[in-house]
Amino acid sequence: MKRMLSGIKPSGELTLGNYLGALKRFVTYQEEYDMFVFIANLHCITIYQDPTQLKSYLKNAVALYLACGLDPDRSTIFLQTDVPEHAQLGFILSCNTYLGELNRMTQYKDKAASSEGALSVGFYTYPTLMAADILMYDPDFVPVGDDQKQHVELTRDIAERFNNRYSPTFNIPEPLIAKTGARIMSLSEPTKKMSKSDVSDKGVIYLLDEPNIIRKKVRSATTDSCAAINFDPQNQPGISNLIQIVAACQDRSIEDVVATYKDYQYGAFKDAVATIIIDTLTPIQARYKEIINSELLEQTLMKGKEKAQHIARRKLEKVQRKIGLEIKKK
Ligand code: ATP
Ligand code: LTN
Repeated sequence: MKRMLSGIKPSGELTLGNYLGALKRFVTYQEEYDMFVFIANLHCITIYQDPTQLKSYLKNAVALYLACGLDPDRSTIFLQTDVPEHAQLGFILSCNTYLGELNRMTQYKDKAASSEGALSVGFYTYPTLMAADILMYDPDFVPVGDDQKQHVELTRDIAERFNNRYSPTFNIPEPLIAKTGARIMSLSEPTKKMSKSDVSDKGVIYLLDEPNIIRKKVRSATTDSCAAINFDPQNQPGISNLIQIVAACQDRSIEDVVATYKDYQYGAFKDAVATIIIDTLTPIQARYKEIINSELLEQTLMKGKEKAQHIARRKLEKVQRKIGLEIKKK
């Protein structure tokens, strides 16, 4: 069975973008793959988080993973800090990465341009920790949104360098980017990705938003004056985003969705989109309420930690031995 691994950084409440671009796909993948999914809580603190709030985001994220259909009997679900080997391998990999490579990372460049020197060193070295998260488990595939593709490509370069410098140690993983749902945009600023850390929540649908809030946000989504339902992200980003949301929620092609709604007025189309989102999220919210205060969360994480750490310990030992860090004879 091929292995797949991905992580989510719950630095806010999870959004429809996280669901359509990541979680929904993980649920399907667990049928076919040995799936590893973890909560990247160390990645969260690369930007300061209020401790009480962070704790609640982490708990909600685990509950939502399960509510969306990830199955702890099938997938390995764990918290990054429950396996401290990640941080240690992260440091080792940072010693096999060049400054020039990190300087080229788009996510870093974008943040550096906008945050006036207040960026942490952890944010800068974030991709090397992500490389450790991945290479630790030798996955064949890493499903991510297109904003993370560059980090997976860097991971491949680091793995190849390490394998050449020492000897074959890491499998070279492939990024896996979905066609629909790969980039859900903000409803209010449809040229920007829908992000959980957006300052304004007008353009963001959270997985736990009440139906009336969802309808309100979709109704006030930014559109255009073309008065036509076309998939044209360049000239009609708002409408194209709504089409993409429907396609991803209902597993349909863009063409199919456009054919269904081509004669709709914008108001009626938005209402239909809101209903589809509500129908998608209602069962998830019901399941979330059942499990948020149950033992299942802790049980899931304990089971995940045990399985992940068993693999991580052996991998880290192997890496340290190859580099010459171990003194004892093996
Ligand atoms: P942040 O605002 O903290 O950057 P984010 O909401 O952009 O967070 P991440 O934690 O970076 O989300 O991403 C988790 C997963 O969800 C990744 O696989 C990512 O590519 C995917 N994802 C995030 N936002 C979207 C989106 N708008 N459309 C599709 N996929 C998304
Ligand atoms: N950087 C990712 C979260 C993340 C991740 C990973 C994804 C951390 N480690 C390993 C895939 C594999 C993000 O911001 N979405």
